[in-house]
Amino acid sequence: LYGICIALIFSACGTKPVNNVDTSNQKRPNIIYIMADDHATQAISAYGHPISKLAPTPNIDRIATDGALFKNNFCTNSICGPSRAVVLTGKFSHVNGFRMNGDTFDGNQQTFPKLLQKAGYNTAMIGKWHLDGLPQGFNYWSILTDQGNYYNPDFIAINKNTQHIDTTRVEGYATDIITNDAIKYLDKIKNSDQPFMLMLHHKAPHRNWMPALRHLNKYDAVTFPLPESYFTNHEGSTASKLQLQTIYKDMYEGHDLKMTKAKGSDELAHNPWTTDFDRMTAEQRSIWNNAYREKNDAMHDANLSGKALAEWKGQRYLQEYLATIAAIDEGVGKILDYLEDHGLSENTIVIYTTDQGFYLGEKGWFDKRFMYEESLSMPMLMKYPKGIKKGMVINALTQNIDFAETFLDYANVEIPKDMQGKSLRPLLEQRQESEDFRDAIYYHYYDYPAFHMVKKMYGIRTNRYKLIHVYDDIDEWELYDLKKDPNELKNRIDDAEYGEVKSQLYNKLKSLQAMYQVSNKEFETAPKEAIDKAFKQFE
Ligand code: SGN
Ligand code: CA
Repeated sequence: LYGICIALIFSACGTKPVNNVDTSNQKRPNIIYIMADDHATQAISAYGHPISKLAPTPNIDRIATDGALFKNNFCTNSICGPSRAVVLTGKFSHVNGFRMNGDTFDGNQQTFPKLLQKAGYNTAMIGKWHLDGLPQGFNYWSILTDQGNYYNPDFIAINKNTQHIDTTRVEGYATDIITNDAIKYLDKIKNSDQPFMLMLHHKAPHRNWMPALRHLNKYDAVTFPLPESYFTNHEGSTASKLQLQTIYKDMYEGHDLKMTKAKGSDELAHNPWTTDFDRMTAEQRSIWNNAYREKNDAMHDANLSGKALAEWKGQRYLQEYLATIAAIDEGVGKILDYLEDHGLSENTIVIYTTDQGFYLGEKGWFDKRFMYEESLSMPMLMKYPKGIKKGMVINALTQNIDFAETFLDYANVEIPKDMQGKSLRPLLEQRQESEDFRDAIYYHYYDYPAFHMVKKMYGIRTNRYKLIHVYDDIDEWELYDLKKDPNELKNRIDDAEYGEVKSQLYNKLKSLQAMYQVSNKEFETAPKEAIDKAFKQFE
């Protein structure tokens, strides 16, 4: 009876068997790391945002239902290449050396795929890489050139016959091609004794948001809620006033919004980079044009201007962006089904995340870069039936800096001392409370002057507050009370009521900078002429 009681207690609390998993006598877990590009938390229905309720992601949500949903996961630098470099190295941008797109990633440095490979994992990388140089530490890789294209994209890979590195155009839709290549890899590795680690990196839903042909009209009949702050005038933030990423001012009508020049014409309005559309086959283009003609003609008939046009642009943007996500969700479904159908599900960790968050009209914006919630947040869902209880919600302040250590931890590989994050495993095994995991996260964005002209900034975010220092050609501090002002529209930096909070946050910021070894060299400013030139170029 005593034994039965103990067994019941253990199975009722549900945590013990998980905590006691002994990986020494069994195959180490496989890892599938799925990372989209620019997929906003607001567009994943597991997070419950009103927009996502109208464009649900049932397959991505399965990961959270079967595992854990991270509610407070953030990037350290909200831009593509830098986020990828942080994930690979487990180190901040100032330590891994890749601060902004266009920098050169030192591929010879330590990365978690290399460490897993050395420890006996078979490793693969498929899709968007976007780090200067070729992948290292992978048994198989096939990467998109640069940003990649939605239709008939070019892939760089090692030619099996010649062993040369070749670039090949693959006909089809990028999201589907990447998913199918991943399935092909799984098919090859599924019966091997070796555990595997697959990085599956989508190009979607990056600008210019081109949906799959089967989804071109998916949300035509849906009216999405535009955020309350869509027409804000950015009081209290000079950097917000001076950015160039406002939907109704900076989007290209043809390239981004797929608007045509005139009623009855299929010719795109402003479309500075013709290659995205020119590379489509005649058949693809004709399906595309047929799908857009009626809605574009209706738009010309409506003859909108001013606020109504700005709102129409917001709607069209959301329809395009969310329709582009539909193929990702289907692809995630295919991967999860494959694991289930082949008995791989139990022992495979599956992660869904993206390189950074994105604006879906909040503050009037698209793109990312700022330290406000929408672009600082990174969705993160993770399942591992053997080791993570179903339906967990993690509220701890976590970051992409933690991913490398988490994977090494689950793979029973020693975590190098120079990595700067923390394994998330204790949280997932309920060995650590969310509250004592981390009390503040550190952020630093450097890419100025550049596309969208978002100024350099660094800062910290705690559970309740955010302190940001915007620098370079301005020197401005911003302080937000996320509890009272979740949309971050009221800068409290000069508010006497927040004097004490301000000095606590400042001290915390300094201590994080010391802990992460941020030197003064990190705050260099750009020459004035370069900034003036960039404003002219991007305006
Ligand atoms: C492109 C986009 C920008 C985007 C950057 C960086 N323009 O230049 O809007 O901010 O990439 O994105 S586009 O019309 O050419 O797509 S990132 O995800 O690679 O960092
Ligand atoms: Ca990105």
